[in-house]
Amino acid sequence: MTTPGLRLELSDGVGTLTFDRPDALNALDLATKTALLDALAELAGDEAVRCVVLTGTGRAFCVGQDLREHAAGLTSGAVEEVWRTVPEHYNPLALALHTMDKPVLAAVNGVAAGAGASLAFLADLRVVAASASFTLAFAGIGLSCDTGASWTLPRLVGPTRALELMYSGRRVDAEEALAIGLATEVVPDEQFAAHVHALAVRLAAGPTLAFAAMRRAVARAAGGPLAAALETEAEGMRRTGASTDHRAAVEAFLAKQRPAFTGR
Ligand code: T3D
Repeated sequence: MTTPGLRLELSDGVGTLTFDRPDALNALDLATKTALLDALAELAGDEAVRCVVLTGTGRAFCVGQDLREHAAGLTSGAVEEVWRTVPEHYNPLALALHTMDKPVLAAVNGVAAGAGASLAFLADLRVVAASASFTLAFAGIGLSCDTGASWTLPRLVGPTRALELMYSGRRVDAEEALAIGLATEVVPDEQFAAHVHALAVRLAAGPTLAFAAMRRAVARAAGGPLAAALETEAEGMRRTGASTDHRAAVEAFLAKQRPAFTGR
């Protein structure tokens, strides 16, 4: 399956999903989110696929919601429709990755921002290219957080660091990502593709049922359910999405200006 925003390739027991909108830094528009949901369902149901890899084309992994599409929706007045994307796309995407009964590997080839970073956090392992980086980005446009980041990030880096990263939206480079537990390993750019392929093939040749049971056991032992966290996130996104700060900040981003937040 290949759609304009997403490529799906199958080989050696590995299903590789590649975000493929490099001109928009692989931002998630409606078509890409829908294609990703369909592809994850297909991979989950395919017994021949025993490892799932998420990666991106060009200099980005994925920079989250397509803010051009988002801004167009807000200015057209279809606000309810814009915010339906959290329950209709982002939450199901998080759950699809989280409940996948096979290892999920994020091959973070470049910048991962907003919901793009959240998707990477849902993977079991994050192999990060030396030139790649993460940014939580949500606060920059006056939004809360989504796609499970409130659940995954504190588990990866602890609650204090999670909030620091969310509040600041600052860039975390690969070296720091490794030091704080966001990256499982950092690989030089020129060795990245071969390294990811070898690791994915190794995982796909492993005891898939045992890996699935480990995923579930670790998630369960780590605390409250993801589904409850997703509901809380969706509520936070609804509230912050209705704010003046959010609208003004999206406009400012697209106009390449600094947002001036008013707290409303
Ligand atoms: O209802 C809902 O939709 C809510 C759901 C929200 C989920 C979310 O994911 S919210 C978070 C959305 N993402 C962001 O806020 C990230 C915004 N992007 C950035 O902060 C920066 O672009 C990066 C840190 C990711 C990279 O910075 P840099 O300096 O390397 O690149 P740049 O110059 O900022 O961007 C390059 C181009 O990509 C630029 O377009 P241009 O000027 O070349 O035509 C920029 O506008 C575009 N771009 C970057 N991010 C997005 C984007 N276009 C659309 N959507 C984006 N998210």
